[in-house]
Amino acid sequence: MLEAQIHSTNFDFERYLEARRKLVEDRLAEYLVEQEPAKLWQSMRYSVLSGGKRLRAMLTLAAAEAVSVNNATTGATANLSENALQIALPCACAIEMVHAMSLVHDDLPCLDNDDLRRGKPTNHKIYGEALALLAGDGLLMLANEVLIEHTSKSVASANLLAVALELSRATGPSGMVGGQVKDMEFTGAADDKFDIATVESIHAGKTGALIRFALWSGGKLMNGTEEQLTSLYRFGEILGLAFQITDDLLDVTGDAQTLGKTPGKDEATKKATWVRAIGIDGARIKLSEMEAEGVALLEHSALDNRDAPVLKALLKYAIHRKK
Ligand code: GRG
Repeated sequence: MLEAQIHSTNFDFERYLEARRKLVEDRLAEYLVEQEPAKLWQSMRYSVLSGGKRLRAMLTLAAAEAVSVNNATTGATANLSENALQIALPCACAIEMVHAMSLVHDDLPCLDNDDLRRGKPTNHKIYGEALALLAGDGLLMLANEVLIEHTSKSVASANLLAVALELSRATGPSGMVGGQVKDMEFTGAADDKFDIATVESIHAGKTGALIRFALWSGGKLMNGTEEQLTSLYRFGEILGLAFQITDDLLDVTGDAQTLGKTPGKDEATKKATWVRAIGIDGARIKLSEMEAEGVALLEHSALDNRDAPVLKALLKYAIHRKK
């Protein structure tokens, strides 16, 4: 039913988003069934099953489908898509777990000290700092467990190993953790103490690494060609950058009710952001350049799903979102 709709020419993106969110959330709930120690699992569930756009998971699923559909010589498209979804879903969920843990740790008093996330009190406000820290640690390792346990039968070992390696890289010192540390180094710096290259490098690690991985991993799990994987990686760089520019703009222009988190914090803490580096208008210009580059890449590399422009729609969603 859903597949038939995605593959029709009247592609309804809103319904697509809703259905994909449900798919991901149902599976996440299965991976996070409450068990002992109950408080730990409650704290982990609180932050993973608390809403969120599920953008990263959707990127993995869309990349897997695009590669599967484009590389098939025979087979009904809907069946190919369904198969790709089943193969990529554990990885998509693992990415959402890593993302959720990064939000839990980022909100802690020792980092951003935030009270509000996804429109609800932050994890440590409910469970206390010690449990929030451990829930983050638990989610990080559960992500790896889920990826390996639930993908090992459907994907060749070499591809799964490559995906597991890249997940560690995207999350660790050369990815998200490294970007976060650079972000801390420049927080509080005067405007003339950082430039666009600094901001790009912070965001490429802090936000970009997991988004790049989300796209690349979808292709790798479906045994994509080197050319497809390189294009997915580059598309991930563009989308990751565009996502963060939007985030910086929303921090200035958004409201707490819509955002579900506290706006104005970047300015208050003097973070190295796109808005501080090139101003609101400059950031908007840069954003439309990234959008054009992303669309051109998809069209040039014939990477999108040949039946529905899902990756293109997800890029636009990441850029034009209000939260
Ligand atoms: C210990 C592995 C490890 C990591 C911790 C704290 C930290 C290192 C990194 C911080 C990474 C971080 C929070 C980056 C910000 C990324 C960002 C803009 C998040 C918001 O993403 P959305 O808008 O959130 O997709 P939803 O709620 O929709 O899922």
